[in-house]
Amino acid sequence: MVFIDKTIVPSDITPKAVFENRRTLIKAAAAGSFGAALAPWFSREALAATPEKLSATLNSTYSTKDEATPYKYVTSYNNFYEFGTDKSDPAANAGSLQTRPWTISIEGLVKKPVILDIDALLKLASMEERIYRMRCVEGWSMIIPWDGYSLSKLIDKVEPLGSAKYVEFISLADRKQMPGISSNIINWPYREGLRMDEAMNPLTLLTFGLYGEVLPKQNGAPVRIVVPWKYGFKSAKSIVKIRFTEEMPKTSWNQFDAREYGFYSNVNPQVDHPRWSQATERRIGDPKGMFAPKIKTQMFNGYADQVASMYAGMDLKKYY
Ligand SMILES: Nc1nc2c(c(=O)[nH]1)N[C@H]1C(S)=C(S)[C@@H](COP(=O)(O)O)O[C@H]1N2
Ligand SMILES: [Mo]
Repeated sequence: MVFIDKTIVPSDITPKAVFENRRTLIKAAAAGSFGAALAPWFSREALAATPEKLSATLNSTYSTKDEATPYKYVTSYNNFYEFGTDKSDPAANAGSLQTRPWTISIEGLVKKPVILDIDALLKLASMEERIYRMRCVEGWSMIIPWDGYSLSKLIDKVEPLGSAKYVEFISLADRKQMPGISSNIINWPYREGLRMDEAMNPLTLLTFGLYGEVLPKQNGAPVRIVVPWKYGFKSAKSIVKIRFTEEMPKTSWNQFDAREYGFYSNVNPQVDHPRWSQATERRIGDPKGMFAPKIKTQMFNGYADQVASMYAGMDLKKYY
């Protein structure tokens, strides 16, 4: 990932306000309570364009108290190379992604392989909201309220065989819907993977929404993985396949450059990327923009209590 970050990110609205505002608006719209007072701009068309609401219960145990990054940054500053390599490309280009019909194939070393329709997958377990710290390998971070359920709930249903040691996630790669596929930056389809215990960790979220609404296309609709203690690229978007394997899966970024992008890619301020330090990060949407004080990156992105035991005895400089 060769990144030149030219963005200065101002903030003119507090995250909480956006959060509350959207919720109230959507609730009111759903209940039809605008009545005669419905503003002229809030037409039927505008209502139709309102993203579909997801009802999710906040899981406070797994949620950070840090203030959430405003919705507009979460949905306009993205990495989704299938739609281009600039941060603004996914929001501009992902409109062509068709999220229905959508199926996801669960295959490989499981007793019950299955092809699931996205709407069945959505209902498989109860939806939770988890406000997670997200850290990109490029040095920026966001706080995102994701909606989904633990991937372990799905894994339990398909009953992995004893020989299954890893889980591979494969994203959609359709040249017709994804303009970025025609440039060979990485080996398509985008592929990522986790060790079985990582995939089963309750923090690993099978994600369908953010801010209480279905995922915007640029954020990986209709379903993606979110692994908050690892660099952002481990969290594969718009997935169509989950495969259980005995061998460590080959991942797209590791194949691109194994020296720069390891399989584990746990957030670790002590292990520098070959071309830059990982000790600090810049919070997207900070009102001070470029002048915001750098935040110290935490071991495992602050999730050490929940995940460090999985790596006990491992040399994390070697297994980066
Ligand atoms: N399929 C796919 N998944 C992907 C990527 C991608 O390019 N393609 N980029 C990754 C990277 S580098 C990051 S930082 C996160 C960004 O997720 P967000 O845009 O929802 O914040 O998605 C990850 N998942
Ligand atoms: Mo990233």
